[in-house]
Amino acid sequence: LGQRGIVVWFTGLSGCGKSTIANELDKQLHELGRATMVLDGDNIRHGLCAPPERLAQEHSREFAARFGLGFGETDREENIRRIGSVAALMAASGLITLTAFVSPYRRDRDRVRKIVEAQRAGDFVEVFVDTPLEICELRDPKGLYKKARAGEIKNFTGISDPYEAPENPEIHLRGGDDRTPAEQAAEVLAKLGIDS
Ligand code: GGZ
Repeated sequence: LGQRGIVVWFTGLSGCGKSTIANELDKQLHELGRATMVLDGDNIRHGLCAPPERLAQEHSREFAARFGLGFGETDREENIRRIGSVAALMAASGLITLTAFVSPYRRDRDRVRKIVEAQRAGDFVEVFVDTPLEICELRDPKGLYKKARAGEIKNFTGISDPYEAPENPEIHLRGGDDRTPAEQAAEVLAKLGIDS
């Protein structure tokens, strides 16, 4: 009872491992009996932040163009704003909220931090999953880097769009070494200072 929520904000390139580590951390927190929620592109970009094409199936073209989100700078800004607001609400209800979005712009991430802190929703913990681009590109789990190199995807982070690395993240995970996602998640868990 009375446990404080936390927003654990993973940021990093596509394929850096942030979703995998967030889901591992989610499991470890469950084992400690903590209530959690994972937000990532796989749930959010199908609903709350769906692209225009998807919205056009249920709404007018005008509506879809106005509220659907892609990967341009302003669309990413709105994506992160919506996710940040939801994460702050979840944390305020005591959930440990784990978010895994590229969130390439420092200003957007800092705004979320301010919202979470201003609402006294809980702590905001930024986790930089710092996996070198070459490794993300080698992994290329969805074949997106290949498409981006071929010019089939525009504004692809790391290839044709910027990634602004955090300057002072609470946690800096160097990805691409031989640690498993479970070990990386355990490092985050230890730093959250959660008593079991
Ligand atoms: C970056 C893209 C792009 C572009 C599609 N740039 O590896 P993934 O597939 O699952 O993670 C990426 C995800 C990025 O969505 P986010 O909501 O995290 O982005 S942001 O925080 O910047 O708003 C990738 C896929 O969607 N994807 N196009 N152009 N990643």
